Amino acid sequence: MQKASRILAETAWRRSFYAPEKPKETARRQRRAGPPVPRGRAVHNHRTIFISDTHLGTRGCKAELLADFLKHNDCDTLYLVGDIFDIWQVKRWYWSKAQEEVVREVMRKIENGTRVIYVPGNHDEFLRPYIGQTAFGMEVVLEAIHETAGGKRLLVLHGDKFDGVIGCAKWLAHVGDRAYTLALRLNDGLHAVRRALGLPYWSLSAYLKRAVKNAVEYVSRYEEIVARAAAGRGVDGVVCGHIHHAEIRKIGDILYLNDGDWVESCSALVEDARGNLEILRWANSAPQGASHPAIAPPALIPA
Ligand SMILES: [Mn+2]
Repeated sequence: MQKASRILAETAWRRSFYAPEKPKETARRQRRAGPPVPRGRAVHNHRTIFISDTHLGTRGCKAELLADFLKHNDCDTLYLVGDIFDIWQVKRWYWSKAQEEVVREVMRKIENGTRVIYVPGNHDEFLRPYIGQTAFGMEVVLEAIHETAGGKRLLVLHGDKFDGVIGCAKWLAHVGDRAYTLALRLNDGLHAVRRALGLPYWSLSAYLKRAVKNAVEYVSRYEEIVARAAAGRGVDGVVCGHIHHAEIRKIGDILYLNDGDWVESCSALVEDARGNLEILRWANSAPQGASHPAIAPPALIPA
C-alpha cells in the first residue's frame, strides 16, 4: 500500500512536471479548444518565468527573440538567473535596438506589477555589491528560495560557484554539436590540404568527437554537483543557469531545473498557476525563429 502510494506520488510528480503529453490527450484537447493559437502572437500568462544567460551586451545575444518572448509572456514573478548583462567583454561591448527593447520590456513588466528578482551571475558580477538591495525596481539577491504553487521549495542560483569542483576541462565543452557536424564536412578538405603539405593524417572529427563527449560529461557532472548541493540545503529542487543547457530532470530526490540561455537555445523555464514547470524554447515558437536550430547543441559553456 505504501509502495503503491509512493509510485502514484512519483508518477504524479513526473507527469505534472515533465512527462510529454500523450498525443491522444493533445488531440482531445485540441478538439475541445479548437485549433491551437500559434505561439508568439497571443500573450501567455505564467505564475513564474526564469531566464538566464541572455548575455546582453554581446553579439551572441538573441535579443530579437528575447524581446519577442518577453512581449508575449507575462508572469507574477520574473527571475533573472544571472549573466543577463555580459560585462566581461567590455572592449567588445555591443548594444542594439533589440537589446534596448529587452530592457524596456523588463521595465514595463516592473511597472505593470511583476516582481523581478535578479540573481547576478559571473558575467554580471558588477551587480553583486547591490545584493540585498533594490535596483531599478528589481530585488538583487545572491540566491533565492522560490515556492511553487504546489508548495515545492526551489533554490534559485546562477551556478558558477560550482565551476571549481567539476574537474573536467571546461574549455573542451566549448565545442558544440554543430561544430562537430561542420567538422565532419571539413575533415576531408583538411586531410587533402595536410597531404598536399606533406603532413600526417589528423582527424579533426575524431578530435571533436572526444571534445563533445567531454562536453556531455561536463554537463552531467555539473548537474549532479548542483543537485547534491541543493540536497544539502533541504530544498525540493534547484533552478540554475550558467552552462547554457536547459534541462528538467530528477537527480536523486532533487528536481534539477536549468532554464538554458538566449545565445543558443533561446529557452525559459516557466511555472503555471498549478505549479507545473516546463521549458519553453522560443526559437521553435516565434515566427521569426524559423532559421534558428530546433535543438540546441550539448552545451556552449561561457568562459
Ligand atoms: Mn555564468
